[in-house]
Amino acid sequence: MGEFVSVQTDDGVATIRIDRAPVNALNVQMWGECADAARQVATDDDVRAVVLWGGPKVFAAGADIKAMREMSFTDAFAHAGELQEAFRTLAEVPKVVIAAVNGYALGGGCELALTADFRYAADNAKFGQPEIKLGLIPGAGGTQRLARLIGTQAAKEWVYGGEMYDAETCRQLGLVDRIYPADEVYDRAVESARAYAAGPYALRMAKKAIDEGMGLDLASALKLETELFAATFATRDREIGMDAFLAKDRAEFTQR
Ligand code: DAK
Repeated sequence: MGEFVSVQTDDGVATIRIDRAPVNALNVQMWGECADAARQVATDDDVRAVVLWGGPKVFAAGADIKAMREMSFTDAFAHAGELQEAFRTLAEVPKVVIAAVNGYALGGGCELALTADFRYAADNAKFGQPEIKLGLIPGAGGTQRLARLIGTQAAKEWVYGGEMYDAETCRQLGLVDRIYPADEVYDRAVESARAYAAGPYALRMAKKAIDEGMGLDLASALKLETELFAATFATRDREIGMDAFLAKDRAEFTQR
């Protein structure tokens, strides 16, 4: 349990909660705490799905600009690796992760949301990569995960312009998956996470195949898919799923 990033698990769903008033500005300590939280939910067998949440007001307004103002080139270079590593660890959590976004998800906050499989946004949510207005570029996935998700042209508009975009615009771009009233978005994310938590071990293979495959050429990605497809036959849940189908029954998966 970190000072600003905590993990709470209930009925198979872990919530990683970011909590640093007033706007969840991400300082160096929090990057480490995010990585710790990611490792915890990745390795805890009681956790079957994850919700990433910044609370009811703001998801995260980005890196702490007050702290960053004093950083030298060497500080930035040293911390760049730590932050990339923290966000990579989050993105590689082998379970379904849903970011529930209330209010602003800007800069590093938007990049944090991009580490999740899905983004459920409140109708008042605003996303953006405003780093250019500070004389920076995104440094934690905003030029890469964003471009892969919404395409290079839209990503260029976001990164070059530094503007904020509402939830509906983000939904049309494919960055936001679902929009809910602000006071419902977290509960809806937990509800979906609970459904994924009841799913088979194959969900892990599906996530790995899609995420890792996207970084490979097609032939290598198809080979990875074949290997992971075959690996599902080594799982107990594959037998449970097929037996349930043949018995016209409901599968009770074990995540094994
Ligand atoms: N950092 C520190 N403080 C922040 C902050 C931030 N990112 N955002 C807001 N605050 C503070 C404000 O200074 C203000 O503090 P007080 O004046 O009350 O002391 C308080 O939060 C409330 O903010 P506002 O008064 O501005 O409230 P509004 O509702 O009017 O506006 C806002 C909210 C979130 C739209 C606005 O504050 C805003 O535009 N904030 C800045 C957003 C931003 O530019 N974010 C991007 C930061 S750059 C790295 C990789 C990546 C990164 C860094 C390093 N490495 C590889 C090393 C990421 C960089 C970024 O994220």
